[in-house]
This record gives sequence, C-alpha cells and structure tokens, in this order.
Amino acid sequence: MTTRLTGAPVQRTEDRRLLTGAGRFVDDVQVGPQTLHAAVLRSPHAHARIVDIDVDAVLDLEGVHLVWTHEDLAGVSAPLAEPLPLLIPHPALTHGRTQHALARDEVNHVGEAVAFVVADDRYVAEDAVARIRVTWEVLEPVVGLEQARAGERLVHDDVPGNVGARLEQGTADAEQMAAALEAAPHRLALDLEVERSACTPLEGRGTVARWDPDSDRLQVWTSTQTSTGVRAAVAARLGLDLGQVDVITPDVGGGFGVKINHPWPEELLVPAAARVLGRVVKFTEDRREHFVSSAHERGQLQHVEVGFDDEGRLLALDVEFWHDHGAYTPYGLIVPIITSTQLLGPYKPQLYRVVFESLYTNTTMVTPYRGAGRPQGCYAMERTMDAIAAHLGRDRTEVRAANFIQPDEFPYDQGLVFQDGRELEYDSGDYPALLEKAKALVGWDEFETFRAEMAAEGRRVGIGLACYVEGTGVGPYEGAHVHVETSGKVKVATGLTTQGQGHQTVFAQLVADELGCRFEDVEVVTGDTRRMPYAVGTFASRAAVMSGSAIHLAAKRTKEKALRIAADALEADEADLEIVEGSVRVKGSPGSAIDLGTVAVLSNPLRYAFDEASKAATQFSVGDPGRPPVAEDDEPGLEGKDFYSPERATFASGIHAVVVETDPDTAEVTILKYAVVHDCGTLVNPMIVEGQIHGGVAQGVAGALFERMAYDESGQLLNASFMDFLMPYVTEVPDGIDIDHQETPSPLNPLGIKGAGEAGVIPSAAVFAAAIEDAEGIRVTRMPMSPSDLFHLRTDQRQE
Ligand code: MCN
Repeated sequence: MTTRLTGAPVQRTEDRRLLTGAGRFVDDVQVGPQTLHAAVLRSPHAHARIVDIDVDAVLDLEGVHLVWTHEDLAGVSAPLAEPLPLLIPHPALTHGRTQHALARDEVNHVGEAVAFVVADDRYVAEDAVARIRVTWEVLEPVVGLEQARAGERLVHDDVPGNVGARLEQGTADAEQMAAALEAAPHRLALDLEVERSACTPLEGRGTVARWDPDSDRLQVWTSTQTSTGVRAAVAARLGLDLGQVDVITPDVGGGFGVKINHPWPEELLVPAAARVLGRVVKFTEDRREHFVSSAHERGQLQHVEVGFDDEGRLLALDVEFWHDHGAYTPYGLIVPIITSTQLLGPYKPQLYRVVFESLYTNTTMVTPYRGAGRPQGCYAMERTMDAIAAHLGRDRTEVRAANFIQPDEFPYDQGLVFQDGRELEYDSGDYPALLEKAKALVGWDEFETFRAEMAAEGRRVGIGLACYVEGTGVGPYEGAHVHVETSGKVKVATGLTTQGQGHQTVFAQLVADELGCRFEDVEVVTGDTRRMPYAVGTFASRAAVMSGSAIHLAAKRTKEKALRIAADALEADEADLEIVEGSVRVKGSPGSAIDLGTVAVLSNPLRYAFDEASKAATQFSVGDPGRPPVAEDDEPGLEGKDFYSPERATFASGIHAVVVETDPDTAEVTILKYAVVHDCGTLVNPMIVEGQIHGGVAQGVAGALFERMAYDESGQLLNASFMDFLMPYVTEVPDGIDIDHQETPSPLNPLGIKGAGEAGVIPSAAVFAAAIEDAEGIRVTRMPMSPSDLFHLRTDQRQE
C-alpha cells in the first residue's frame, strides 16, 4: 500500500537548508576571483531635465572600470539605448510610457537610474557615483492622485491630463446605469481610498553576470520571478542569440511581484558590462534603492454608486476609480484591469459598469504586488456590502448571501473581458458553504454576546468579514521535464522560479504520486534556463496550477515509458504492473519487480539487457546482438517532458473575518481573532497552503494597519527605510490564524487545483475597515488605518 501524498501536510524539504543559513542567494554567488561591483547614480529629483552630466572626475579614479550614461548605451548595443519594452500593451493604453535603462533627458521619479559605474568594489563604485556632476533643470512634480487628476502639471509633456488610459466596461452603459440607479428602491454613494504601499521583500534585487569568451556565452544569476523573461530581454537588448544566454535563479528572498522582469535596468546593464569588460560584474540593491527604484502598488481612489432592493440585492453597481500608476507603465494596465474585472468577487449584480483612469505621477512606478489590484477591488465591493447592510439594518452576512452566485450556476460568465481579451468565466465554487464555515469559525452569531461582555468591562470590540474571488493559474503555459537517473533518483526541472513557496516539496509530492517513486528520491530544479528554457514564471498564483499540471503530465509520460520497458523485461502485461516506492512490480506478486533505476538503465537498450535471474541490468557491448529496443518508437532514456496550457484562469475563493479591539485612549487596534476559510480546489499540501495564507495575512495586516508610502509635496519618499516604513513585527501579526479549507476542484486542469499564493492578502483592507467601523461606530473610508489616523477620524466624526 502506498499513501497518496497529494493532500498530505508533508514537511517542507527546503527549510532545513534555508533555516540553517545554507541558502544561496544572488549576493552569495561567487563565480570568479575578481568580481567587479556596480553602483547606480539615481535621480534626487522627482521631476527634472538633465541639462548635462559630467563624469570627468570619475574616469581617472583608481579602481573604476566603466562609467555609462545614456549616451554610452547605443555604443554598447543599439537596443540598449531604446526605452524598455511595454510588456503588456492594451488598446486602451493610449499613452503608455516606459523608462530607459539610464535616463535619457528627463527623470520622472526620485530614484530613477541616471548613470552606471563598475569598479573594483562597491565602496569605490559608490564614491565614483558621488563624484558624477549632473546639471538639473528641476521641474514641478505631480505627486498624488489629486494633483494628477487636476492635470495642471504634467508628468510626461505629451500625455494630456496625465491620463495614460481610460477604460470602461460592464453589462450596462452610462445611460442604462443612470436609469437603473434612478429606478432602484435604495441608492448609496461611497468614496473609498487605498493608499500606495510596496511589498518590500527582505532580499532586494540583485544580478551577477559572467561572459565566457570560450563558449561565447553570457551567464546571468539574478533574483527574479521570471528567469526566461530576463534571458529573452538580455539576448534582445545585447544583440545575442537566445541560446547564448543562460539565466540561473538561485534562492530568492521574497519576490511578491516586484521581481517580475520588465526587465529592470540593472538586469541589462550588469550583463552588458560583464560582456564589455570580460569580467564578472555584480549589483546588489540596497534598501533605500529598493524603496525608491523598484516598484509600488495599491494607490487608488474609488467612487461607488449602488442601487439595491429591500433584501440588499445589487440592482446596479457603478464603479469609477483612479489608479496611481507612478511614472511608467511597463505592464500596461494589468493592475487596474484586475481591479475592474475581479472587484465583483462572488456576487452577481444585475447591472455592473466600471470605468477607470490610469494616471501618471512623479513617483516610483507601479507594478503588481501580491494580490495585484484585488485588495483595492475587494475593499470597494465589501465596503459597499457593509454600507448596504447598515442602510437596511440587516445582518452583513445576509446581504452578502443574497447576492452570491449559486453553486449550480457555474461556469459563470460575469460579462467582463480580461486583459488578454478573453471573457472572464468563473470555473467552479461554493460561496454559500464558504460563508457558513466562516461564520462558524469566527463565531459570527455569538459575537453580540461577546461584545456585551467586553462592553461591561469598558472594552470596545468589532467584527468584520470580507469575501473574495481570485483568478489564479493564468497561462499561457508552463513545462516540465522528469528524468529518472540510473540510481533511481528522479530529477525534475520546471522553468518557473521559486521564492519561498515550497515548490521543491509540492512538486516532489506530485511526481511521487504519479510516477510511483519515493518522495525523497525527487530533486526539483527551478528557474534555470539550462535545464528548462521554456517557461513563463512565478506570479499570479500560477505555479501549482501551471507547473503542477505540467509536472503531473510529464511524470505520467515517464511512468508510461517505465511500464513499457518493465513489461518487456518482466515478460508481463503492462496493465498488470504498478509502480510502488520506486519499484515496478507485477500486481499481487511483489517478488516479480525491478526498481526504477534498473528500468532507467534498460531504457538505453543498445548497451544493456535484463538478466532474469538477478533482476538486474547487464552490460554488453554495442556489437552484441542483445535485445532489440523494447518499444520500437521509444527514444533512449527514462524521461518525460510535457507542457500544460489552460483554456482560462481558475477562480479560487475565500472569506476572512476578524475581531478587533480598539483602545479608547491610544486608538491602537489589537487583533483578537482572525479566521480564514479558503477554497483553492484540490489541496496538494495543506501545510504549505496554510503557510501561504499566514504570510499573506501578515502582509495584509501590514497593508491595513501599518505600511504606506509617505511622499512629500516635492516627491521625496520620506519613509524609504525600515526605520520609518512600519513593517509589522511578529508581535503585531495574529498569533493564531484559524483556517478552514473547502475543496471545490477546478474542471480546467487534471488535478483540480486553483492557486493560493496571494489569497491571504486580498481582503485585509476591507476586513479591518469593517471591524474598526463596527467597534467604533464611525465611517472608515480610507486605508491603511494607523492609531493616529483612527484618533483623528474619531475626533473629526464626533465633531460633525
Ligand atoms: N499549493 C497547494 N495546493 C493548491 C494550491 C497551491 O499545495 N491547491 C501550494 C503550491 O504548490 C505552492 C504554494 O501553495 O507551493 C503557492 O502556490 P500558488 O498559488 O500556485 O502560487 P505560486 O507558487 O505561483 O507563487 C506565487 C504567489 C505570488 S503571485 C506571490 S506575489 C507570492 C506568493 O506566491 N510571493 C511570495 N507567496 C510567496 N511566498 C513567499 N515565501 N515569497 C514570495 O515572494
């Protein structure tokens, strides 16, 4: 009997290495005795023209090997001087803008790369950067959405009103919507704001590159979520063949979206410098650089108009929002499109219309951060649900239940079009069952008794709940290669990268289950283009669905081949064989068996034959008659490769509920209970999924109560360090998070999996706003909520 590992809480095999300091991150990579180090001159201004750059004082500095400004780039390679690509264009993005690897004649945010220096060590490189003299013509910056919307100052001269894009969609046009709102028995309007924040992985970005003149190849080690993307960008920008570039992703100390490649300037400049100098070159981002030069997200102003009936059913939902895109749009409209199309969550309004404007500001650019536009959308939708319940005097869960898509309505078409032009269709789900579980888990029905008990002690408590649906596991494809070594060890390669999600463990579980090998015999390689050059990457909670399915299919092929070879060797029928614990055996006759390693040896039939007596492979020379290949069409080698490309995304879902206490004096918010019910289809490893939820909730607590980007009016980021950007400690994150799972398998992939990596962060702003509002009896419209925000809100609303 074997125990199936899918669904089992298998301990993460990668943790011993990572927790004992044996991890190897990009800054640990040592590939040559004399590595050179890069530093970047970054703009001190939010908006300025570059009048002149004088690098003379640097050129003769001892230990400096190279100084580049934009002017030098075309001489290295013409495409290197072009603006970086706009990765995901969209017809509505009429004014897409991307940065140059080094600013050409204007900078648009503090931290934008202006000059690049390579020197013997980082000290010399930094000293050199400090000696570069730039003559600036400082321009007035556009900071914040209000200034962007006013359009009096422009970020890009040729973008009128700072509007990069305006997109409207839904099941009603403006006229139909106005009529439906007018006709609705009840009507409300809400203004809801989420401030800008960032994901701040503990390891910043970093790249090491080596040019090998003998093989005419570049090797690049980089901290990325998309190694194949870096490879394609480096090859294209340096004028190399794709086959001349290897990208290797070592351990990655967190990505959370910011390490998706667009590409980042340093990911091009470091390899370019390595090639020009014929030396190993390294760049490691420091913390301040990460804050000002990498990417942010979340900043959105949202206006909701809603019409509903006496039960709280949504008759007309009209949403308008303004998205702060920062200085550039490398990913096109991906974040606001996700907000606009996934805002509805589990609900089915009779009519929905959404319109957004994507606006430029002179701040760090915006790219997807875990959750990617969904936290803002969920905040808009769930605050609306709470407002409807308050208006009607009904229970907040009743109003939600009245609007749910029902389990028998799947697949459910929301009538919306996603980024790729495909219609958004939910594959499966059971939202009423989720709600019942969430209520039970948090103690919803018993809360009023608890509130009364706490009030008797002079304590204020509140409860909040928020639902979400999340499109996960998007295409276009992912691949896998499974190879059984002659030792019986199984090597698995998938091209996507890993940043702590436990892929080594989960993918080994899937291979062990499908192939029948031992779990501990499986070694998984991720993010190395030498092993798997065709891949997309780790984002959009897609690894389990995409690589998981590809690995399952590749393991299945390998198993089929193993059975063909073993059937011949054992003179048995394939249908009578099974693979258990790495041994192929005749069912019911365990003595008649050969191990997978021997099958791997036999898969090279010109050199090996099977010895019946010893059940081993015997070697013979090429000239010997030997056995013919067992299956005429089989190639040598016990391996299988496959790719998985789904029709569309799968839709995971969940509900979070929180009980908070607010301090009447200090306005501090304490979490008393946090409950999560989550449905990501078939659970491969519940312990890992729970770990992902814990991490997501911690990041969500951070975004709801602590973290924000504090810009002054000149566009300086005032809190660009962990001294001032309040990342919560373990003491601020709930001690225990109660988690319950529901498994509604996806019909779209062979394992029924949906994604799980982002879910924990999506409903946080909504759920905390609801709970604080409930505790305090005040209206919460803007998140995050620090104690001082709450203190002022109390004072302001009491004066009203
Ligand atoms: N899983 C599972 N069963 C399921 C679904 C998932 O066992 N039904 C497992 C997966 O096999 C994987 C983990 O849960 O080990 C997360 O799976 P998935 O939802 O496919 O997400 P990805 O692996 O694609 O990871 C990306 C996702 C995203 S988009 C962000 S952002 C994020 C996140 O993962 N960044 C992270 N979690 C992170 N966790 C860490 N430690 N570091 C990051 O940078």
